[in-house]
Amino acid sequence: MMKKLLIALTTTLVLAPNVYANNFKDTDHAIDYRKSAFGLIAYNFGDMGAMLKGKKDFDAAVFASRATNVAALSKIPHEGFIAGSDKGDTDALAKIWTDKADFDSKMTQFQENAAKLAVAAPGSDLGQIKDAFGNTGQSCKGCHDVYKKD
Ligand code: ASC
Repeated sequence: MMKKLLIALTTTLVLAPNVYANNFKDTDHAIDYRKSAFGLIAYNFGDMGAMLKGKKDFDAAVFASRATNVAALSKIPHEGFIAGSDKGDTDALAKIWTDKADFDSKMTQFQENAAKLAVAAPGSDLGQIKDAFGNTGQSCKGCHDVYKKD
């Protein structure tokens, strides 16, 4: 009896698809979740770019606040890349799931670069801020080039 229960439990744990490790109702929910985060990241990062490129006045406090936002938001999308969510209203390529380890490391790199940008942003070294911004943008682009439909 106990043994049967253990086998049933172990089998359930081992065979449970990825989708049960999170709270998503289905793949559409996961896609919506990650796209929401990317939209917020693009808004905050885009405004920082506009300031650095002189398209609007540089406001140090706003810039630093946006950098903090991007660093926090950078941790959100990864959870939404659940198995099967290449199908649906998404630009995510199926390659994400066949090269998952590389995708995961690119996502981690993005998070690290965003964290460094948030550290540099409140400082007065504009060169360092620009470098950190550039590295973060490269993380966005580097991943999009490989894993996002154009
Ligand atoms: C943005 C945005 C992206 C990245 C990328 C950086 O502001 O929406 O996808 O920066 O263009 O190269």
